[in-house]
Amino acid sequence: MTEQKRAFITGITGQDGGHLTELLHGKGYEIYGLLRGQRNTRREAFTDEFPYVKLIETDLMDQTSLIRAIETSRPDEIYNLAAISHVGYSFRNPQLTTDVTGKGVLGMLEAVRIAGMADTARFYQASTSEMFGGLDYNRPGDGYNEDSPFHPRSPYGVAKLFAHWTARNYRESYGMYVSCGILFNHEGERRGLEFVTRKITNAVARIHLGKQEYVTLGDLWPKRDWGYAGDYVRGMWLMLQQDEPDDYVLASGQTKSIEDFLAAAFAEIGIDDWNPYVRQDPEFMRPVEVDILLGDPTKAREKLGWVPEVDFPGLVKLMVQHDIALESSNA
Ligand code: NAP
Ligand code: G4F
Repeated sequence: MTEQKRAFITGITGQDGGHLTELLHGKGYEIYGLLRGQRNTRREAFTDEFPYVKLIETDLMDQTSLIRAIETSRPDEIYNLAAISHVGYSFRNPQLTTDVTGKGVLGMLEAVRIAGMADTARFYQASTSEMFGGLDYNRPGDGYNEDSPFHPRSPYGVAKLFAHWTARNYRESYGMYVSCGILFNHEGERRGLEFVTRKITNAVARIHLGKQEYVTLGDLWPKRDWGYAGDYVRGMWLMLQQDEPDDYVLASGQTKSIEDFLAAAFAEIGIDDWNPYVRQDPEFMRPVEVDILLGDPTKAREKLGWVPEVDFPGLVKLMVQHDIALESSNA
């Protein structure tokens, strides 16, 4: 009989944490997750959905309790998903973002070493396409790959780049099994309402049901390489099943503007001209934009056998239909 594997997930209450928990539970893992904050209602809401997860109360900013969390869970695999992940928020709170999204990763890696797990635990770091920055000069025609130069354009991107290089440094310095997934935007029914895709699909659902008249957004011209989060967490897991640690880009290989997303989402409710339903407000614009992101997932396809199953139309449909059902059941 093979022994049950143990995973420790930080950021388990976020979008990817939910998808990853489902995936690992389906594979028979014993799952530990980091829960922060002191409110019982958060614990109850999480436990309702994932009763089988063992929650450990701590915070990426609390070094001693992170060490204790690793000692308690003794994980075979650590998925470090916790971060302040909203780019707009990071401009308003740059120091906090640097501490959590950047230095927090250093704290996790040190906790693994101090807990004596550096030789056994495999570590996944959630790196991001935001590290590339989307400028003309470093943009290869067929998309960013693992060797493309970085030029982050936000406090979030800069913090993630620190985290990315710290993770690589621990791999090189201490021989730790640390893999970084450089993931392009991935969305779905678990996406927070503060991100543009979910903000749009939720508004489209509410407009369809007569609960809302319009949606207020920022810039509509930036382009993103959007995929489905369920596909991307499968890629994270695959990365930690390889003989050697490495870094991989996960992306769809297609790029679409926010206008494209709006058109596809409104088409789901039979509206061809979305303009009357969209307003713009500088509040949702950033001091500087990442104009265009396009990823090249060739390495992940060839080495991991990773192929996404949900395409752009499928993603938009899934999100709009989910939000129509959700908003229909909420009074
Ligand atoms: P998300 O939904 O925003 O979830 C972020 C998670 O981090 C939440 O569980 C949050 O906990 C936790 N967290 C925030 N501050 C923390 C702290 N001080 N201590 C402990 N936990 C803390 O993000 P996601 O979309 O699932 O993304 C997962 C990871 O992948 C993030 O690192 C993100 O930056 C990265 N990433 C995401 C994408 C994407 O398109 N989704 C692409 C590339 C990389 P609370 O619930 O308590 O706030
Ligand atoms: O949905 P977004 O906030 O995602 P963004 O900035 O691309 O970041 C996401 O993907 C990254 C991977 O590339 C992750 F690392 C990161 O954690 C996060 O998950 O914004 C997408 C685009 C931007 O150009 C933004 O300026 O949509 C534009 N936008 C226009 N109106 C808006 C809005 N973004 C948000 N959040 N809200 C708006 O009203």
